Amino acid sequence: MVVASLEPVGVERIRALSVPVIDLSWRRERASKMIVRACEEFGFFKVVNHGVSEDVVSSLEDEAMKFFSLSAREKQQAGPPNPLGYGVRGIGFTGDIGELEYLLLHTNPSFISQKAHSICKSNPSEFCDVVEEYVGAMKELASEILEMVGEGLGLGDKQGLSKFIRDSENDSLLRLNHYTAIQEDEANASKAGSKDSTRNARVGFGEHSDPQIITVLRSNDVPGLQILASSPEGPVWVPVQPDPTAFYVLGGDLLRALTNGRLMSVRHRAMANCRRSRLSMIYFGTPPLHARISPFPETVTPQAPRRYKSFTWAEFKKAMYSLRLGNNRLDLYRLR
Ligand code: GA4
Repeated sequence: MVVASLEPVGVERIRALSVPVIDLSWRRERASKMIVRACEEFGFFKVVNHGVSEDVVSSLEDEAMKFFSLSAREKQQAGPPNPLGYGVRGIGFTGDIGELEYLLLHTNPSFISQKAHSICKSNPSEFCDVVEEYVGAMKELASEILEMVGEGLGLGDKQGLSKFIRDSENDSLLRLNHYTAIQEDEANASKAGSKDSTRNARVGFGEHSDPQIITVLRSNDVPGLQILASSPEGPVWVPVQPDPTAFYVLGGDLLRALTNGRLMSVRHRAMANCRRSRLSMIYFGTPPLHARISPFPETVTPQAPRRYKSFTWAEFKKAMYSLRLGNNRLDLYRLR
């Protein structure tokens, strides 16, 4: 469902819908249970005490900012996005537009080293090292979380989910999104144009769910991310407070299909209305192209009959690139 015209929610409602926080230093059983609960209710949670070193994060942030500060001509040499590479405003192949520029990279080291020459001419090998370290940390964190999901769901094969993204042929991606600051005149025009500031809101990346299994997002301290949550009055946009020391985890469409619809793929968007620029660094944990996506048998019961046909990630990926960003791709595979 696309509910693009919804207003962001008021303070009262945000308090009621506060984002679940998972502390990875909790007893494992407790953390696993809370992760599953957060994935069932929202498909979204914040992770603290994650053990990822600050240096790994700040080194990638520095490399990203170095790249985005280059001239447009220099940046274009890492593009156009096909879909990987450097892109400005255009998202995907079916006409979606957002107020951002980005680097979309495969996490495969050979892809990174090939691309590094156009991204960081001054020191491509340094760029490769920094990306590899960050991706390694994200893969570890995402795998750990998926193992906890497996435990929390009581799967016979606790590594059933994490195996997909640990596979050496995984199709995982890293996305660096740069939302430029809103200019003084734009801010004033938007204020003068309407009392309703949301009508003139700049959408950085429009409403969608992530297609993969799991997304791990980190941003600088500039707000913008919003998640769509259900409330008794219907769906509402909940702004997520930025926290550069934490990671935000989003369930993807494949997680939903693998758990027979029990875990959510959260719909979210990024607004770009700030006077400071926002940088987000996003890891998408993805299975190999040939991986078959069928629900874990434990998630199919007489009370919860099977909801989706089986498909491979390659088939799903092809379908998703033929659709618009906001479409519900899983509908193509729905059984009931
Ligand atoms: C959304 C999540 C990731 O950013 C992404 C996006 C991808 C792209 O930018 O190339 C897609 C989008 C995302 C889903 C639908 C298709 C594909 C743009 C688009 C319109 C990298 C991904 O895997 O799917």
